[in-house]
Amino acid sequence: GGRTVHAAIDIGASSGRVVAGVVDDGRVELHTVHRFANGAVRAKGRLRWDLSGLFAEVLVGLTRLGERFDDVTSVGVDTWAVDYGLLDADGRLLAEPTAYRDDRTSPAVLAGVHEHVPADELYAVNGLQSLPFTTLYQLAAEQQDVLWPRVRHAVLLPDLIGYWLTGALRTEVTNASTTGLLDARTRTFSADLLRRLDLPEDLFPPLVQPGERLGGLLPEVVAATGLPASVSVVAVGSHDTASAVVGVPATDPRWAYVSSGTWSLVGLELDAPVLTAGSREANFTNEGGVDGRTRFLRNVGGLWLLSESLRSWSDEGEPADLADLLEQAGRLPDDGPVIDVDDERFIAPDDMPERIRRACREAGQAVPGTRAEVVRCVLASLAAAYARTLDQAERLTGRRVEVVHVVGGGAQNALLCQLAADATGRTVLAGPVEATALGNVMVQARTAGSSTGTLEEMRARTADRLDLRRYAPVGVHGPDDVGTATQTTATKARP
Ligand code: ADP
Ligand code: LRH
Repeated sequence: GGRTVHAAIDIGASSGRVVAGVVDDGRVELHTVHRFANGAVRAKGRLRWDLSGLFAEVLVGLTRLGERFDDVTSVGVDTWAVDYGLLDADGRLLAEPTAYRDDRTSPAVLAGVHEHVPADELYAVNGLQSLPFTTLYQLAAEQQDVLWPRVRHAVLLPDLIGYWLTGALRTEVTNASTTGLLDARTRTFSADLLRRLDLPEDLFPPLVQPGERLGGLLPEVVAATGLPASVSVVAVGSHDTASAVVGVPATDPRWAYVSSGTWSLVGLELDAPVLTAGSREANFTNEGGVDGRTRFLRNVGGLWLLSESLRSWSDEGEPADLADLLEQAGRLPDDGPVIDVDDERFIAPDDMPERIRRACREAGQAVPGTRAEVVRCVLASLAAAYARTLDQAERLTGRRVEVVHVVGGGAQNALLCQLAADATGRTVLAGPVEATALGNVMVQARTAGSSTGTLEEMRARTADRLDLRRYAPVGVHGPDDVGTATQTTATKARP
């Protein structure tokens, strides 16, 4: 029991924030103290993250945190997965980290890796969905780079921020599971894979588990932020999706999640990985969760298709208003075009509306003309992918899904949530938007003792306080249920 104050440093591919979490006897209240933009930029021949710039924003956020709360216990860091910085023997960052959407992980690089370890053997060990940007493929591209001989450590991005805050160099295990180099059963680095891929055994610093204390703040961080030297950095589910899953306010045991941001991560929380041929063929991933859980999920295209479309339109000099577009898209009929959002042609930054139109044309579908039609096509296609993925997850695990929790920025998209309810034929509960920060804080609170118990117990306590939006499927359970979708009737207009 008791009251403690924590900070979640949560940085997504599209934006970052520092969120204060006040925990009182397991109940969590969040206050966002700082927000900042993020995005990969072209620099020195590659698509890169400005991690030094992001760290400067982290220090601004921690300064604001200290101004508002004088009793901060700890701080936890999460970011998107798979990317890393390279350090030399003196701990210096050799270059700003390359972003996972960079095109250096070409089909030839992937084929080179599979010559050393065939794809099915990789899956048997790491249990990961095949994605071109998984860390091990990025490292294979890196091994041909001029900087490689100077590399001492590869450090995942939240761990790099943790290193700059504390001086402690570790690899947090949930995010390590996205490197493709971790054994999904033992959750330790596979010495065999590292050897076969010609990577040093200690390329990644030693593993740390969520909930373990990483260290105290470095004197220069104390000086820059004004935070007391007593503040610790605690390891959390540093893969943002791992923290998001902790923060899902599930109470029904038959739940699934859609962590909806730049990506949609769609799946189940399991006690153990599913490494069957069926799971590999369906391209499901077994990522490491907090408390040794397995995040059995698929990466589905995500709101990147929408945000990149908005970026293209704004580059054309005619920026669109998201709320207006969603409202117009909501008026369009249900039988519009649906594309495969997982198509790898959508990964790189480029003209997204044009790529979407081409995909529709190639699939023999109606080609969206207006911006609203493009938006409708993206959202309907995402909803269709959610439905397909959840059906597969049920089949592969033998579990039933009754409730779909949508968390993250996409929980604010009422049209997407309604289309998801309709396509899956299940109730969608939307929120919280800041599930990742919530899950980050929950793990810290347990270390501090202000929250206790299993993830289920902690979720039940936080769910109690949240105001979730409920979307009932239309056209599946008949008109009786339509009345319960009160929050959404205003936003959807059906022909
Ligand atoms: P990430 O962590 O990957 O950066 P977020 O979880 O922050 O992503 O979600 C960002 C997405 O949320 C945006 O791309 C946008 O589509 C959606 N979003 C944010 N605000 C709103 C809003 N007010 N209405 C609808 N969608 C929103
Ligand atoms: C979501 C996410 C996802 C990864 C991708 C690189 O932010 O962490 O889980 O696959 O980014």
